[in-house]
Amino acid sequence: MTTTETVHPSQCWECNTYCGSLVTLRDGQVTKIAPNPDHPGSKGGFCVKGIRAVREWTDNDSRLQYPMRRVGSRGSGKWERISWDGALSEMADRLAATRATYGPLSIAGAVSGAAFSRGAVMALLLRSIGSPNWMINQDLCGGCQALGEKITGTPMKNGEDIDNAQCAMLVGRNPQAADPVQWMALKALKKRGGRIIVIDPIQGPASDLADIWLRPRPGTDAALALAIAHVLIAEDRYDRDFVDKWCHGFEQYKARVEEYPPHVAAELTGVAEEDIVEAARCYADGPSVFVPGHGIDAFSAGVQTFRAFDCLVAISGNLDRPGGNRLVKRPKGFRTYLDLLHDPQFRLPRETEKQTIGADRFPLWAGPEGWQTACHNPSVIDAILTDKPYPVRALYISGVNIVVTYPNAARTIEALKSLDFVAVAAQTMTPTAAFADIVLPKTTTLEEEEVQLQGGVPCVSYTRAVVPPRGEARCDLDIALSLRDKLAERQALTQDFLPWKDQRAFNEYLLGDSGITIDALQENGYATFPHRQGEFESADFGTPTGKVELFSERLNDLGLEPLPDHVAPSADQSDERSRADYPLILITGIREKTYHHSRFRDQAWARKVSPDPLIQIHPETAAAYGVADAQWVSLRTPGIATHCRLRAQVTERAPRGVVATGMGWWRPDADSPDLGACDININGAMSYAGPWDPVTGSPDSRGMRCQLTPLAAGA
Ligand SMILES: Nc1nc2c(c(=O)[nH]1)N[C@H]1C(S)=C(S)[C@@H](COP(=O)(O)OP(=O)(O)OC[C@H]3O[C@@H](n4cnc5c(=O)[nH]c(N)nc54)[C@H](O)[C@@H]3O)O[C@H]1N2
Ligand SMILES: Nc1nc2c(c(=O)[nH]1)N[C@H]1C(S)=C(S)[C@@H](COP(=O)(O)OP(=O)(O)OC[C@H]3O[C@@H](n4cnc5c(=O)[nH]c(N)nc54)[C@H](O)[C@@H]3O)O[C@H]1N2
Ligand code: SF4
Ligand SMILES: [Mo]
Repeated sequence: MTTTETVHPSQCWECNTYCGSLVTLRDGQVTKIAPNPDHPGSKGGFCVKGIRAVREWTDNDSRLQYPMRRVGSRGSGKWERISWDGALSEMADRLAATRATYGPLSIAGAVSGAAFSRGAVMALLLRSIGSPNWMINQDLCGGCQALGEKITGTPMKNGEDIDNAQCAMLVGRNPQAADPVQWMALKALKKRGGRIIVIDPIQGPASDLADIWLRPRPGTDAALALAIAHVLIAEDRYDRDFVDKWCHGFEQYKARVEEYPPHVAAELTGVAEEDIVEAARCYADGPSVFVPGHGIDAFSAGVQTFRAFDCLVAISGNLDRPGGNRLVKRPKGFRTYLDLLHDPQFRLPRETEKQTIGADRFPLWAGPEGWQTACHNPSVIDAILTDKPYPVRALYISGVNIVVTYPNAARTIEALKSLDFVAVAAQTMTPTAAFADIVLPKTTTLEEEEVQLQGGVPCVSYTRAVVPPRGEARCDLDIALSLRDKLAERQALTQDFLPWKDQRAFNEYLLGDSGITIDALQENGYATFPHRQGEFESADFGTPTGKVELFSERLNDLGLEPLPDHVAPSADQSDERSRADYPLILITGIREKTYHHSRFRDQAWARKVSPDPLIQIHPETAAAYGVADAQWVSLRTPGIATHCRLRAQVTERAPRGVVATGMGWWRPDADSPDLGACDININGAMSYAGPWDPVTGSPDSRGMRCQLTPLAAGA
């Protein structure tokens, strides 16, 4: 028997590192996934999830392979197999009925932030039905960075030029687990004599590598950024030329920065004054790259915090300069998912979009002027449960595990249970799919084709569908197109906003007139395109003044704070009683190499490496609350009745009084209807009810108060 072996350049998009990969196929089976050393973004970087987890995720016994309909009550775990035609017909019947009774706005959709083009597909499906209500979990991920940068005029996400930097300043970033490519680049920088500043309350691999480690109280980073700017301006070490030509509002900004001399920031953050000055001088000796992470995103002062750092990058002259932070680039004629969302030909009437849930309160995020156009997610959960501002009665969820990854798991489940109809597309039976009426089997990233702009590298990358979908799995676009047809038959469409015949046509539409073809992408797995750095004459800062806005006109128009500022974290805003009841400060979301959020929880190797959800606690704090190493504890936060269980890891790497945990925990083999999502998941103990960032509507994922109670063995 002859065997044929072929190697295909592709791209892993299991996380937003988006590494170039080489996939080996033997007789149609994936036998190996390895890094592609030629990829201009990842340069040979890769991780165990790309090598191993994706294959297992595709081939696992627990993979959903055909559509299913619930036969017991919602969440009872009883299902029957149905055909695609049966599933889509039933879904269309139910959505058409909801639309007829309550109107199109009563139907909502939800997607993951992990796959942006999928977000556009969901949004355009909903818009076709006549509803502007779709949810993307960017309020919990990256939204504060992206919108802060957009408002400031510094769109530089993922454009960190560590390779050419002399100094890297990591703020709330844990690249050793979250981004192996960054981690490689940082180690190389260190090796060639560059310096690393790490700003992080928790000791970790990055702070172990650092020359200067600042350890602020969680949620106080903006004060550090302002104090560093203070030193740069006071010592005349900022880029006057860039400021004069390209920055708007320097005088007001300077006045704000004068309110934050290092000793004031020291008071607010708990970092020693001389360490702040040393970090500022190190950052001033550029070129310096700002490397931000989730540790300063997704919290109620996220946009202000990012703006404080964005302004620092700008005034220090590190914007779009080698060794600094690149402005994101794109090939002319290429369309991103945001272009699709904002293209007038794909929009509902303005009056309809103004009714997007959350658009009244967060207009820069949701609705007709919104950056995402998507809903404010916690307000959708509220609408489901209260009918305010109007009823939301049906939900189609694809590729997002909202029961696990949205705060307040019990309330999310209550909302799902109260709906008239829920459909979930997923690859495995997640705690979210468990509460659906209809479950649709979804393709994995080995089975679907994706075209992805990596504007920070910059390049366009290509993910090849290397194997056919397993069982009857389908990709999001195919599901949306079939559903659209069924809805059209039932006169339940407002307009057809899905003009593509299949995923290939959709991807070709994204490539547009860029001159990059699918053929070229298949050849290498990526395509580079001409671009220039530092040409600000032709740069589009995208702000009302056309400059980098240290003083934001957009925020000012909305009556929001136009200058970057320190906002006291939630923990400091609570009253004395709450301080007594909830004496500790909580950090959530620290990544682990094994898992991607809630994914891969059914993989034996990963569970062996990381069997339980851990919470780091300082030995003195542990002793004060009677907590022993490896003991299970109950964690509570204010404003929510439910708790979660975690396993104590007593370590000096956590500061006194601060406890830190991960996210995404559930157990596929748990025998409760929620599969452990209300038990070992940090979001079982967190409220989604605010405080919210005034721009993005993000809730606090850190910096709030909590209490820990040791549990007896077996509890
Ligand atoms: N293996 C793996 N990789 C992933 C993911 C995954 O789930 N698994 N997820 C991907 C996604 S979507 C994301 S968003 C990224 C997230 O990855 P990162 O951006 O690296 O974020 P985290 O791992 O949450 O932790 C960041 C660091 O912030 C610190 N931190 C917490 N609070 C504060 C604070 O108030 N101030 C400061 N200065 N620091 C703070 C924490 O101690 C931690 O060291 O990872 C991506 N990569
Ligand atoms: N308390 C707390 N909550 C958090 C966080 C935190 O730090 N603390 N972090 C937040 C962050 S940064 C994020 S990104 C979210 C993650 O939240 P989610 O997006 O919900 O997390 P995942 O587990 O990655 O994805 C859920 C499901 O979507 C499907 N899926 C996800 N990505 C893809 C994809 O690319 N293709 C396909 N076909 N299917 C996909 C899979 O079926 C998977 O089971 O959680 C957020 N929630
Ligand atoms: S870091 Fe790992 S999971 Fe993320 S894209 Fe690269 S190989 Fe895939
Ligand atoms: Mo994220």
